[in-house]
Amino acid sequence: MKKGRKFWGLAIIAAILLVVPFSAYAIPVGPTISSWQSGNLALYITDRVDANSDGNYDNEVLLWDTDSDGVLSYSGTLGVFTTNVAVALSYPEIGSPTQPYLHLNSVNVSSSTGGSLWVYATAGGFTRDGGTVFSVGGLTQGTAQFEAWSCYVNWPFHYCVDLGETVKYSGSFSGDLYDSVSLWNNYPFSLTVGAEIIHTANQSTSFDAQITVPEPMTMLLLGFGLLGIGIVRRNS
Ligand SMILES: [Ca+2]
Ligand SMILES: [Ca+2]
Repeated sequence: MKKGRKFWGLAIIAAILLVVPFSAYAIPVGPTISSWQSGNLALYITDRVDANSDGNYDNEVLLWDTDSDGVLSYSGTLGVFTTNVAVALSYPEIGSPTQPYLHLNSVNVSSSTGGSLWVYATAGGFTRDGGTVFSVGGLTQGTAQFEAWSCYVNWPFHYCVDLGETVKYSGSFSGDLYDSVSLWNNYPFSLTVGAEIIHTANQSTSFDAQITVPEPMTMLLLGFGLLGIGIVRRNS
């Protein structure tokens, strides 16, 4: 009997060790919504706590850009995350359907309990495809996993094509992730960016995340510039 208990104890520990590293950084999935309820921009924040097990998250915020000005903001408490201030930006405030741009800025502070929080922004109606640039910067006392994706059926928060992911640990961070994505000329398309923030105590995370699709000419000029430098160097 005692041997059996020991075996199961070790088996459970082994199972936890095997499962935890993967489940902690599994690709987060946003809400499943197949149409724009209002505007072309939305913001979603939740701690995914369902204390009464009714299948609905107890602390969940889903905002739509009802005035279609390309600006959304939220400030409030969500469970153990006592301070949450988030701003999502897209066109017409910044960018346009042919100048795709999505920006998510967020500050999140947890109480001593800690926990995890999803913060997502999505924007749609973009009509110019190309190489995307996904950038993140900020500070965290916990862990923050960032994800960006696009979708050629133009659904909000919908994953079709991965534009990159990165995990940031305690400290400051910055960087760009580049991805040359072809959406097969299926217009319009949507962009989604988000983070899963994991805190283990009274901690704070603040970040900026951005997805852009620079003009092909910008890339081309950069290419010619480098070519020019090469020619000059060769001739001198
Ligand atoms: Ca619930
Ligand atoms: Ca607005």
